[in-house]
Amino acid sequence: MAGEPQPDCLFCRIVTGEIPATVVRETETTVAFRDISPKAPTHVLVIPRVHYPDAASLAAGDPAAAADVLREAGEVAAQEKVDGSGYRVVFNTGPGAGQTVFHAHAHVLGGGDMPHMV
Ligand code: IU
Repeated sequence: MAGEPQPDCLFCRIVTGEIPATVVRETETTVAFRDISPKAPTHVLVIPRVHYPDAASLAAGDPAAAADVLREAGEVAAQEKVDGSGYRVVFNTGPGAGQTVFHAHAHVLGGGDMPHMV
């Protein structure tokens, strides 16, 4: 069922603690942890505890959790001290856009050169 934990989902297993991650912040509804393969000096993933395959389905199915993810992205940026210099929040959606883990997640990227992409 939408929102339910998926036993074969890597990020659901990070939520339960079955798979270790370097957690930087937690709330009742979200977990934020360092990306295992950082693409910027600061690269943190913010995920909802509930399982939805991507950001759009999360926003449609659980708008409050989607808002929590966005708010936490800002909190992570402040905690990591990249909010002053600027940071980027990215939701890859679909394999063609590079999504490889199908549990909604925000990439919070900052701390280095941020070439203008769009
Ligand atoms: P994507 O938007 O689905 O491509 O992002 C998935 C991210 O999850 C990617 O940046 C990976 O480096 C990251 N990741 C991780 O942090 N820990 C893991 O065990 C695995 C992937 I597998």
